[in-house]
Amino acid sequence: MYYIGIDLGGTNVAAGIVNEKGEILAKTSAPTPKDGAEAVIDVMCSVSEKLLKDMKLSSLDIAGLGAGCPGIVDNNDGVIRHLSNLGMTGVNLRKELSERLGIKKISIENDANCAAMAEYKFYGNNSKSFIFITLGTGVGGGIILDSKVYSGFNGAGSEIGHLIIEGDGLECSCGCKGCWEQYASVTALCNFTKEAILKNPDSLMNKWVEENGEVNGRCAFDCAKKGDKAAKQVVDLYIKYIGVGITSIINVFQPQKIVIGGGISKEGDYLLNPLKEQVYSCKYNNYVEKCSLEIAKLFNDAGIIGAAFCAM
Ligand code: BMX
Ligand code: ZN
Repeated sequence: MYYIGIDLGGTNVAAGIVNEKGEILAKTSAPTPKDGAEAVIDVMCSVSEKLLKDMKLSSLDIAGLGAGCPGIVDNNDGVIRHLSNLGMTGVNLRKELSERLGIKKISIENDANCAAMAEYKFYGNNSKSFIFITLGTGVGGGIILDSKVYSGFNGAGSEIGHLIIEGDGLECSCGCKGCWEQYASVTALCNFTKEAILKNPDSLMNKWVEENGEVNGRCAFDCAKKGDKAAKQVVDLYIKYIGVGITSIINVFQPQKIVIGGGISKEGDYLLNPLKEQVYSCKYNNYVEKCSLEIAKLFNDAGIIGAAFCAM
């Protein structure tokens, strides 16, 4: 059986042909157009058609297609409820893709929910409660309870990036203030790094930017590892914010496993060890068996594989 998994990102549309074991048999990607829904759907169809051609398949060979999209999507009717930065709000993506590609079974899920599903199927050990967190441009998440993505009665649940951690904090793109995403995403880390660079002209981070072009999520981490004090302060604060959100999530769900993905997860133990120290120091964790905190393993392929799993 062949499935198509599409990971619609703000920068690229990545897609793959996936078998029922979750192995990617062919993969392709194309830049995400910024001029409205029609153009985005065109690209989603053209990457799918390219994969079919590369694999010498027709749409009749495809048992299902899954599309992972950022924003609020409702798999009940296949409609994107909110994805304004790509002009996709209100689009019935299931209907559009099904009509254009001739594939009947189409699943539309949130991008982070898809990645959560992939990590869960491969590394979740069938745990009854499993939470995936992606620290990327935004903070996304997927809550898996009894092997199913929990997305609320209306499809909008599991948006853990919008957990409010500061009552009157930084403004978020969702319209609220103080959302976790504004403190724990790579975008937030870059903002903290830029502020620290301005305040600390002697910091190694300035040299790092001269050598590497522009601030990204690695700047503060790289310089902190070399002993730079200002960079270490940025990293410590950033990890503290990640820990605040994770501690709250644990206190609410007490999931068996939390897996951290997204660009920053590549920092591995340098991120994980201080996080564990902070999270496990919360008193509630002293009385019960501890939730296991881990780094994700599938990285960039999780979106494609998980989207395909959602269509199975
Ligand atoms: C935002 C939100 C989530 C998404 C998350 C991670 C939008 C457009 N996106 O919180 O739905 O899962 O970002 O997205 O509302 P990424 O772009 O960082 O992968
Ligand atoms: Zn928000």
